[in-house]
Amino acid sequence: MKNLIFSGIQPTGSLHLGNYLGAIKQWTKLQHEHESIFCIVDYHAITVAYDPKKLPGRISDVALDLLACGIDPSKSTLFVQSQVPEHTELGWIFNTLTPIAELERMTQYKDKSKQHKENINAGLFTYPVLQAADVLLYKANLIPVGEDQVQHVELMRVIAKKFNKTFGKLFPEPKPLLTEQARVMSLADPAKKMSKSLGEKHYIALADSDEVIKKKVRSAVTATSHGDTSPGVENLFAILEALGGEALVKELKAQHKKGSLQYSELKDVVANTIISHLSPIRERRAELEKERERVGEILIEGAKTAQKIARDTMEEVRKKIGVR
Ligand code: AQP
Repeated sequence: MKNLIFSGIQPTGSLHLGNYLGAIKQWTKLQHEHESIFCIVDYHAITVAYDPKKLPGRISDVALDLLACGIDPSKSTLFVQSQVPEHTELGWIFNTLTPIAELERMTQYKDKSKQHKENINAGLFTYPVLQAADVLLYKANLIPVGEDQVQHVELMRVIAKKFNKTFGKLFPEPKPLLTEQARVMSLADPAKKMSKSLGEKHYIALADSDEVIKKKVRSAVTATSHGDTSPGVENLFAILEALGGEALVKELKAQHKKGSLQYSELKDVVANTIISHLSPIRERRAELEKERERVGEILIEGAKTAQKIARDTMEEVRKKIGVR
């Protein structure tokens, strides 16, 4: 079977090292190996409070970030979810196939409804149903995501199976594709995943300056209460390894074992490695920023390509479910 890659990202603010190491870095590689579709999922982003005036800017910011990271529109399709309305149409149909009990188990829903107590809306609850539609609309079978999204990909399989069983085979059962660093932890609270909603000191944004990166890494939590390697130190080693510093990690871990490693030394190495990876991305972004209009054109082109596939799938879906 030919592989088709699909993955999405929300335009909810600055992209961070967790997004990069858990997802985007492998997207840039996969696009050269398989047919790939990447989507800026704005209809997912509106499930939490947001400013409608800022959303268009955030969408083009994420597009700029992705292009700066190396997403190549001549190799893959990059588009905005709301420009292909078939996503929400299929999402509605999938709502009718998804057991509520499955949605109630979703960790992201539980976390987000604690985080946004004032706005626990139905969209937040059915978020993974729309996500299943995003993927299955293109009959994608490989989904490169961070570990936090694995549960949602499993639900996609449940929905695909149920559709196929009820109406006849149409969809593949997609599988998650994880990187080695599929769960980057927060710098300030390494028990939690790195995430922008935790606040500035918890994440390294792709756009952070060298000075800010140094400051954030220097303040990363490394303390441990029982003399073992702390989760914070493990996280720094893991970040270093994911950024290609395997040899350094080996050497520093050996020093750590002997008790001769200063955490300040580890932090300097980690900060410098992050800087050497992110500064070329920042530079490319500054160049791309000069032609923001071109970014809009890329997204429109991407939506046209995506919609061709989406329309065909929806024709099949409508026939199968009996509305045509
Ligand atoms: N900490 C992480 N480690 C590894 N991968 C991660 N991803 C997100 N955080 C980490 C992966 O990034 C992709 C895009 O995810 P998203 O658009 O859903 O971003 P997010 O999870 O909403 O990002 P935040 O920062 O966690 O947002 P808030 O704080 O608003 O909830 C996905 O593949 C995801 O797995």
